[in-house]
Amino acid sequence: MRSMDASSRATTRRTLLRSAAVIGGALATQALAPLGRALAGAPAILKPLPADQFVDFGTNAETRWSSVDPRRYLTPQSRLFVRNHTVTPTIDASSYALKVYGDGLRSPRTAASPVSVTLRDLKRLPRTSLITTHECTGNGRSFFSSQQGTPASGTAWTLGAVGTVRWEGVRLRDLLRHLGLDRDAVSVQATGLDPGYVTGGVDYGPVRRPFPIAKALDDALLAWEMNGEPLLPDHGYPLRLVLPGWVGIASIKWLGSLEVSTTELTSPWNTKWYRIGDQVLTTNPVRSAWELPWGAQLARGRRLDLTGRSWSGAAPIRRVEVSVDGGTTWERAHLGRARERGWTQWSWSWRRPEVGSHELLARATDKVGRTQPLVTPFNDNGYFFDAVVRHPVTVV
Ligand SMILES: Nc1nc2c(c(=O)[nH]1)N[C@H]1C(S)=C(S)[C@@H](COP(=O)(O)O)O[C@H]1N2
Ligand SMILES: [Mo]
Repeated sequence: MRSMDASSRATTRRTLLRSAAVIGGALATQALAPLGRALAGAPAILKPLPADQFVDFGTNAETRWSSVDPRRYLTPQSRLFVRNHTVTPTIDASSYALKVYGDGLRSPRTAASPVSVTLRDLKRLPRTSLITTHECTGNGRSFFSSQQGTPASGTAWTLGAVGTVRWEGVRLRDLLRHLGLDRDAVSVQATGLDPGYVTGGVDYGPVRRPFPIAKALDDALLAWEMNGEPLLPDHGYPLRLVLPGWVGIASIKWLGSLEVSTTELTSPWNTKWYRIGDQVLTTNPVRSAWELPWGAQLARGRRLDLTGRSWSGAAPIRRVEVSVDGGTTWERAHLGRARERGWTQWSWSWRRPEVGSHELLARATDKVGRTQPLVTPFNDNGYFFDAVVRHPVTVV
């Protein structure tokens, strides 16, 4: 667990950063709410966010790809991005219990008289551990603006709202079978214990999202550990849901309740947000990133060895290609070990790079045949930017 010291240092630092941003006039509209909270003294994110490792957006923070260690497959919990609709709540694990209710249970329960499942109850079920690539729906959003000239609303992530971690917990299907499931159950709604989400003067209530019973009975996990450590408060302590391969919003943190229903459930997080037109967003697209600073200065040589990672919510990565001529010609990158649900590390040797500015392009294809396009069709909320990112570098 973190110390009080680190917490107050982090708060002071972020408060200062935000004040500096106001003075500099560089504050985007979406940063105003976190600014207010920071000045009121309650940071939205509790873990330290060193400036060389994170871009701090207030309630959200992304990992800098330049700080990713190419020798490490998993993202350390301390370095994983954070996406909060409001603020990280502090939850007492000793009095915590997950509430399960709904007419989809074999013995139906109402929200007022749910089954209470403690962490000890959960830990009596068979445990499982699973590596997944965990990613926000809006990862890459800023490239709608910087690369395609069509700004989208929401946090201006570059490519750092992603990480790959090992979760430990129990399968949701084991809990549901243990409690007894009605054969007509179709939908499960997960609700967080964080404060209600207020935007544009409307209180939408606690963050929650429904998902089909098929996903619940397939690979959904109730997790209390990440990479062998208890979840940090920012990542859902003491218990979160994990829906492997799906958009980050599906993995509800600080899981307060699960409603199991024989009718389709809805929430603003699948009717209003996290959809494109008629499509409710579920499986993450294919994306790639270079483990380099934006605008990196690279020392010229006969050969430059570069690294990066690619990932897909649907399947492992089959192929990664690199272009340094704007996409006219492509060369294969060398792929590291393929993992079922995690990202793939790759390396590529740039032979005799010319001095001057260049754009590095990496394009991945997954094992179900999805390839990154050169342009992603625009959508207002800037979801699913999966186009090949043009990463500027200078060879000096
Ligand atoms: N209760 C709750 N769960 C939540 C959120 C939230 O704000 N509240 N944010 C969601 C979103 S949009 C994402 S991308 C992931 C981020 O998980 P992380 O902060 O652990 O990286 O959590 C999801 N689960
Ligand atoms: Mo997200």
